[in-house]
Amino acid sequence: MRVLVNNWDGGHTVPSRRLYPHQWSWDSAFIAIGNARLSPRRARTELLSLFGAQWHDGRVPHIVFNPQVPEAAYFPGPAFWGVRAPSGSATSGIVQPPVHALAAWKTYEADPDLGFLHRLYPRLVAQQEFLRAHRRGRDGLISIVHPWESGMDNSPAWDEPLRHVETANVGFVRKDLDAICADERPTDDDYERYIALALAYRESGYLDAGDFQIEDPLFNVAYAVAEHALARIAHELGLDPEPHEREAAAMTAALTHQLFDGALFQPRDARTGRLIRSASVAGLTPLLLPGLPGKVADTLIDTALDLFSLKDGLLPSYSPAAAGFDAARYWRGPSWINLDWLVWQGLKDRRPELATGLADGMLCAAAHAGLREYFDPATGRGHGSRDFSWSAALVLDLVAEHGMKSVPAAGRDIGQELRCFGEADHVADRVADQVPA
Ligand code: 2M8
Repeated sequence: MRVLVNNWDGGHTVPSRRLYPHQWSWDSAFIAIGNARLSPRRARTELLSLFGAQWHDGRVPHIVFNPQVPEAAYFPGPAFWGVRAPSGSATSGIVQPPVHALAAWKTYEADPDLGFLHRLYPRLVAQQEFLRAHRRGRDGLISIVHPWESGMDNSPAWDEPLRHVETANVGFVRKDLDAICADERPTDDDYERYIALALAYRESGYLDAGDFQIEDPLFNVAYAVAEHALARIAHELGLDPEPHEREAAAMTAALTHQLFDGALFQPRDARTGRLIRSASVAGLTPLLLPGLPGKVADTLIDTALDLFSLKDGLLPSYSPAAAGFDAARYWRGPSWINLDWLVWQGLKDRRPELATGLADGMLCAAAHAGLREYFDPATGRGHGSRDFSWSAALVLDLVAEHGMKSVPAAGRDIGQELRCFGEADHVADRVADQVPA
């Protein structure tokens, strides 16, 4: 609660005060899921402010820049992207996984407000239409055009496709290393490629996919989950949910036929048509799809137990058994609460006992290390920024649903704070009046 309150900027929540001082797209969705437990009004505002910067073509930019924050506070900032939304807000030109319809639905479930759904539904539909119109390939899968669009920016899965990206030779100064030590962040070499790809996309008017075109399981799962959520929203609004259900089913089939390698879902390089043999936790997220064939789901759970040590608590973002794993560096192995939360959602109905263990693992990590950006999957040690918003938000959601029984009495600061409201039947009952609307 403290983290969410301190990171609130009046209309949105920054992911982290120092490292990420603007509004990020998928962060806002996860933050809304937590705020729905605390202040549904803030959850609605968070999503509506993000979609306020939606472009005419339907894309929801991955960063909406806060004009009050100096250019030098984040790189690459508004001058680099050089583009504004119709609303006038400076934004980036790329997108992130479309987890927002799910967040909108969860916000509505916490506090049914039809007016909110009325406002957001057409915008959520336009977000999906952008992806269909501009990013969908022949086999029905959607491509991302930059590692930052995956949300899992530095995954070892992107090493191979990034090798073919020419570096930019433009001078730039990284800001992230002012806040976080270099061995927990991407290398300079990775950054050069990120910048080269972003510059090429900018030069095409944010239209032409360049040297990086990947059909990523997580992104496509998010798209299908969004269609399921849109079906529910449409139903509430008295509209026909059927087209959304059909679209979700088609995407589930496309994912299963094209990206499942018999053990895990893999990204595919859309330029070569080849699967990228890797071991990312993104490959477990199809567990979220209700239409996933039972045998495929069972195999994925076996893989989670085997390659990702699901029973040990936290899920790593990349399998420790695979080349490229690094327990402390950004998306190359540490556990991230948002990915673990997504897999937890996918396990709850299928294997409740495994879901419970995963929830315990997330809560214990937060209790011991604080609401860090990422965690060593074996030791639970915290890495990256502190007071990270989606860690706070999703822990709040977990506490509300799962309770606090697993958190050890001798936790550090966060354990103390959580225990203050651990006995509440429902977190929202205890906290609603502590936070100004
Ligand atoms: C990280 O990405 C940004 C670039 O978008 C960065 O490193 O500067 C990623 O973890 C991304 O998934 C996340 O949305 C963002 C803000 O938390 O930080």
